[in-house]
Amino acid sequence: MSTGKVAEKQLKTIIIKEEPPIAWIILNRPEKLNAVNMELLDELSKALDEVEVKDNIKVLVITGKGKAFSAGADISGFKGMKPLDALKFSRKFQEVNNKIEYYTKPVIMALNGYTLGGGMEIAMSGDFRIAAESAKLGQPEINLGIMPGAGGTQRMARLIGMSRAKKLIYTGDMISAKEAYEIGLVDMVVPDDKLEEEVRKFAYKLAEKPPIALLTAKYAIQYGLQTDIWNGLSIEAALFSLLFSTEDYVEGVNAFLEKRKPKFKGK
Ligand code: CO8
Repeated sequence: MSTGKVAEKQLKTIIIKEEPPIAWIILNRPEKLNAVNMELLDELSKALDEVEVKDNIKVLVITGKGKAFSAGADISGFKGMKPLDALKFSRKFQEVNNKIEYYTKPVIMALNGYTLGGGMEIAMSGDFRIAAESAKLGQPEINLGIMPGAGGTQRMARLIGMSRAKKLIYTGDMISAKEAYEIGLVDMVVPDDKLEEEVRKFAYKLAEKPPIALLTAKYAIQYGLQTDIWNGLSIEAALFSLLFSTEDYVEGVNAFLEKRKPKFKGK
């Protein structure tokens, strides 16, 4: 399905690789286990904006270079940090994660290694998490005398339930990819040397689906979960009916009736 055209752009802390119909954002501070500093947050935020407007990119994958997805916020920046600076950092980090959560394309997190603290918080903002067998996950902030501050207390409890989230956040323990799978923190565990292949396979599968219907399904689920079922059902009905104004719905129904594979255009 790939067009074969790959464009790679290296910034200071990330790499953007466009390989239509998918794009990769690779966190790239491997010598610091891709620890997240302000520069990385800025570059990640801009890269997200840049990829978002590209119609030929249907799915975004975020991963890390080296032995970590990300070992969290850059702890070296915490020394001497004042509460107001921490608030600003937390809000900025939350904004980037919110941007990922409400991204208009599906976002797959390819967890290639340590996925800790702020790294775990980035990972939980995506639609899916596919972990390499050797990945280690957790929220170790408690061991630094702090707590998750980039959405972790909220997203983890919603994703895996309150007591499981409390257990990970209170103990700071790292868990294996297999344990993470068992509690629903990751969606798939694959052998380390198959991570890229499996992620690409899943991304291509999503890339063939009608993009607007994927987006409305995502928003119905996410906005719906934040409200009561009656409002959630109204959101669903409104978004469902909107799809009947798309060319892709005409194509999907015609293809079924003509017994052929649909070709969706995102229109
Ligand atoms: N920040 C800065 N540097 C880091 C980080 C980090 N989070 N993690 C690793 N590094 C650095 C190490 O200091 C080391 O650098 P150097 O070679 O210059 O000494 C290099 O990366 C390699 O790391 P290690 O030598 O420690 O590698 P190991 O394989 O021995 O250990 C671990 C790997 C277990 C992952 C270990 O590095 C570790 O425990 N890292 C810290 C994990 C952690 O505590 N993460 C949570 C950070 S706090 C956070 O994420 C808060 C998020 C909310 C922020 C929003 C509001 C402020």
